[in-house]
Amino acid sequence: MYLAEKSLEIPLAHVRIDGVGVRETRTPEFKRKNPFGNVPVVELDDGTALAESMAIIRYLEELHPQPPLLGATPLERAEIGG
Ligand SMILES: N[C@@H](CCC(=O)N[C@@H](CS)C(=O)NCC(=O)O)C(=O)O
Repeated sequence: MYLAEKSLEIPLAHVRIDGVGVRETRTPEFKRKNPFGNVPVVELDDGTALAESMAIIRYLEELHPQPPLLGATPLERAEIGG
């Protein structure tokens, strides 16, 4: 939803989390990206893996500040929270 609101497009990879077959978030390979074993995870070109929705959103917001979705002023940011 955040990506759509910002009109950002990043390559997406589908990860099975339904427990049918291999639960991909629980594999050692996935846990090297996010030890908590859940999505979302954003992988940067240098291999850095970012987890936690709000951490990812704050990172993207700093790279793409317009339109501001986390508030443009201290008051707006406080009202929005997160
Ligand atoms: N605190 C995390 C929660 C992430 C989370 O709960 N992800 C769920 C999907 S919405 C998940 O990966 N579930 C699959 C699993 O736990 O294997 C965040 O905000 O990013």
